[in-house]
Amino acid sequence: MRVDVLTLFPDAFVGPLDVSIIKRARADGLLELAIHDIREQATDRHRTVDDYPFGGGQGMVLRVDILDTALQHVRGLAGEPGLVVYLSPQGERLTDAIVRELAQEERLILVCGRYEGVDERFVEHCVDREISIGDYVLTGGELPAMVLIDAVTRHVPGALGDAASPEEESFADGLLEHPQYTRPAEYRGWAVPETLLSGHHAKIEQWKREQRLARTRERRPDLLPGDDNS
Ligand code: 9WO
Repeated sequence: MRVDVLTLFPDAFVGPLDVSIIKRARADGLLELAIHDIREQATDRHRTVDDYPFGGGQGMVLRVDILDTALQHVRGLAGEPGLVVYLSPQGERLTDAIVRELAQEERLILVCGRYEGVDERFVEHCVDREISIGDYVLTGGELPAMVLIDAVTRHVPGALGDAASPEEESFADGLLEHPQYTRPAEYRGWAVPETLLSGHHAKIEQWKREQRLARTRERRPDLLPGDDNS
């Protein structure tokens, strides 16, 4: 998969995507990531990318002409047109299902806003999907873009290696994970649940299932079938 990012802060993407699974996916050619500075498309002496909002109001808005030019430039760098995603609190909430959908794409183009937002004409005419990672406002779309890249990359075939499969993890069947334990079996009197040490495979599987159901019922009843609060 190829991911292009349009941002005013390309430096923000240097650390977080250079470790662990994402680093390996990039090294193995499973993820091709290209970060682009929107400001490169500015034409004036001061390299302006924003302007005051029509109708008044706080702050500045990213210009539609600058964003459209930046998008066309980036589009031209590869054959696939790519699905254009704008990260904003006004978008549809990111879910495991959406992550899996996006992972099917050959190419994603992620647009990160700053200031008080982007000109709505860009969203209307150039963006395929507006996505939110949660109900809070940040200083820009860069961290949400990195969250999206991280979540999607795990679903690119081969990215997790041979051992792990995203099909078997939590959310694949809509339940939370069961609790996990490792050695030592007892620490400061804190014991690991006895069933897990029993060696009784069927009982262990039943215990895990019960734990997942109980946790989901307690913590996230909205995930259970029959809850219409979706
Ligand atoms: C800033 C602001 C300041 C004063 C009055 C109103 C204001 N609105 C905003 C604002 O929404 N800024 C956004 C910052 C513009 C788009 C990029 N930014 C952003 C993206 N913040 N939070 C996100 C985001 C994206 C995806 N999921 C969660 C949050």
